[in-house]
Amino acid sequence: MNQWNEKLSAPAASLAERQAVGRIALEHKHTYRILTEGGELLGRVSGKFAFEALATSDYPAVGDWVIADVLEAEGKAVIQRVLPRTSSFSRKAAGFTSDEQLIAANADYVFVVSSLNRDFNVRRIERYLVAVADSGAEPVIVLTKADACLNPEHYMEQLKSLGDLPVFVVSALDGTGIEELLALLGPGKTGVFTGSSGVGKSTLVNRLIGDARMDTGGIRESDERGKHTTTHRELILLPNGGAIIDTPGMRELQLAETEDLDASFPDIERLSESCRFRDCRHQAEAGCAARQAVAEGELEEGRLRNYMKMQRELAHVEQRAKQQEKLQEKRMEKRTRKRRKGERYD
Ligand SMILES: Nc1nc2c(ncn2[C@@H]2O[C@H](COP(=O)(O)OP(=O)(O)O)[C@@H](O)[C@H]2O)c(=O)[nH]1
Ligand SMILES: [Mg+2]
Ligand SMILES: [Zn+2]
Repeated sequence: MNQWNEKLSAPAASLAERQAVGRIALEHKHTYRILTEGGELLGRVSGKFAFEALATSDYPAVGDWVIADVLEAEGKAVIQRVLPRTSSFSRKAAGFTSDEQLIAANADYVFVVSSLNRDFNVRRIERYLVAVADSGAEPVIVLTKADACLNPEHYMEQLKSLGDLPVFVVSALDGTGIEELLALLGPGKTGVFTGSSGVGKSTLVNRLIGDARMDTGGIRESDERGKHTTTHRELILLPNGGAIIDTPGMRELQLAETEDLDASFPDIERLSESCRFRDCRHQAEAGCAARQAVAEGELEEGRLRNYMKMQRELAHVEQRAKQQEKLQEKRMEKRTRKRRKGERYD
């Protein structure tokens, strides 16, 4: 497997007999498809692993490198260990929780994918960038369906407020920008596609590998919502030695507790320092430097609004995390009390 690199020779050298280093390509109900130099294996985590895992993020995720015991005859593996991650791209898990869900591990680039049409929304891209900021991976913007767009500049223009970011304009249909994308994903490099459903992520993966591997909106039969769905995340090896992780679209990317807005909004953070009030919320306060910048056309109002919206969301997620922590503490106390009682009266 040409994803192999120096980073892995150390753990590989210390492997016991019948052990292998492999990379998680797919997860399905706690079963993992693992790519190894010797081929593909189906794996589960060992009992000890499950016992010691404290959070969902301790479990293997797509893109993770793992050490597993190999049961060769059965093509199966038992995962013993997840190797330290160089990056983890995650989001808040769905529902009433503050848990994080790991979308992809060890990605070098997170491609924020948007199509060059009416679905394009710079504020949505901005939100994705916040999620990428604390991942350890580099953000790259990919604008798709260039073949069907007469004025890509109109969209490129809107990206300016996001700061200096690499932007790729591509078409899976006529091949625009494909070589350039492939060049980024050279040997040992991994990218992950993220973005709304329907923007062309899976079609792009197929184009990159030159094969109809991923289900796409055009080919797959409609589901009950009348839309196609990529239902799982999957890591796919590219012919030139890189790897790409395709992800299903999500209606809205939810921010996780660990997200830090400062990294994505240095302009607004800087302005805040000049606001008259230290705790300025940039709403109707007197002497607000951010509002003034908007009035003077130096800061987009939409960007400021998006920032404030995400700030409220993060405050909410944080509060929820604290509530969960308290609940957990109470539960533990109760358990300890019960145990003590038991000791006395047993
Ligand atoms: N014109 C055009 N259509 C595309 C392109 N890439 C994808 N599509 C279409 O966009 C729809 C959604 O594509 P899909 O890859 O399933 O999107 P995903 O949900 O992001 O994976 C399908 O009907 C594709 O045929 C492209 O480069 N040009
Ligand atoms: Mg898809
Ligand atoms: Zn202010």
